[in-house]
Amino acid sequence: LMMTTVATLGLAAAAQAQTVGFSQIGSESGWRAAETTLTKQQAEERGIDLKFSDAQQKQENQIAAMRNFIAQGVDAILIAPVVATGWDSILAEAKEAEIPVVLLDRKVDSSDDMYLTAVGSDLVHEGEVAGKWLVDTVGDKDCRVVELQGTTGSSPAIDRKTGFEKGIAGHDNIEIVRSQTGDFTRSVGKEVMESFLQAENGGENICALYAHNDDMAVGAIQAIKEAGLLPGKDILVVSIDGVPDIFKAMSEGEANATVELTPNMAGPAFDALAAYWKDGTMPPKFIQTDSALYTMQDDPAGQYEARKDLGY
Ligand code: GZL
Repeated sequence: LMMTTVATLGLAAAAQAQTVGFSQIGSESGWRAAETTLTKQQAEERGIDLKFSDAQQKQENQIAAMRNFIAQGVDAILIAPVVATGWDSILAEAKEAEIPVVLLDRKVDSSDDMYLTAVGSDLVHEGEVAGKWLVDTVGDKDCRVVELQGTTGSSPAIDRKTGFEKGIAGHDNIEIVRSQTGDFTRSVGKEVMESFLQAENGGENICALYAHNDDMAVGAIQAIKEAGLLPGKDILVVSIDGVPDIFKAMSEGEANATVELTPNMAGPAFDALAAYWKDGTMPPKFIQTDSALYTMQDDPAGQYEARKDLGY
């Protein structure tokens, strides 16, 4: 009887050893690196065999990786889609192969019956929180804002712009005077901020920077300092992600506010897949993660310590 029981358990465990293909965008930001770290950790803890692919921020590489996962016959595919359009055919191929697809941290414009579920934050709400923070901070003072957008065509770049504009709506003293993509990276964020500063009288005319992620803000802070201005004072800095280095900047008075985005998208994704694999349970089409505002007054040094070892 003992042998039979052990064999049965073994089979059950083996049946649970699922293979999952993960098409990750790249490592463009600290937040992205943390998401990758946590996804690999979660797969390990759950006994999932994770096949990882880094697309270097190119959609064609993501599509090729997904086609490869389908050919391998994986049990599920995770994808953080770099842009929102152009996924219909590859999602149809996965559906045809009866492989469930879970979207992480970005949305696609394909119909939601083409994927099992999407795990992520309310990207519009994040932008609105940032806009409302600026309204509360500047009151009725005139404030010329420059904006560093995320990757062109990505759902966070589209939605965070929409949300910020909602947040400042009705406050005509606050105006976005320049807006350009910094592609979610520190280096491009810095370069574009340099051009904003030059175009705006050396930065004298800029009251605030809104960056769609902290990494672009960190790059821009460097440019503001090199222009001889004080980030966090001469130019207010508000961004999104809640990576350790933005809290470090806040503790040094060089950034003012961030809207936190959890890098743990894989936890809810793997939970939904476990239920689906077990008995076909269908999750909701959107599993929303929290968005909390942190400012210079919220113990940034402590927040830095709490996050610095999480794989960013
Ligand atoms: C947002 C996510 C964004 C992060 C950036 O959900 O897709 O991508 O805010 C990352 O840091 O590049």
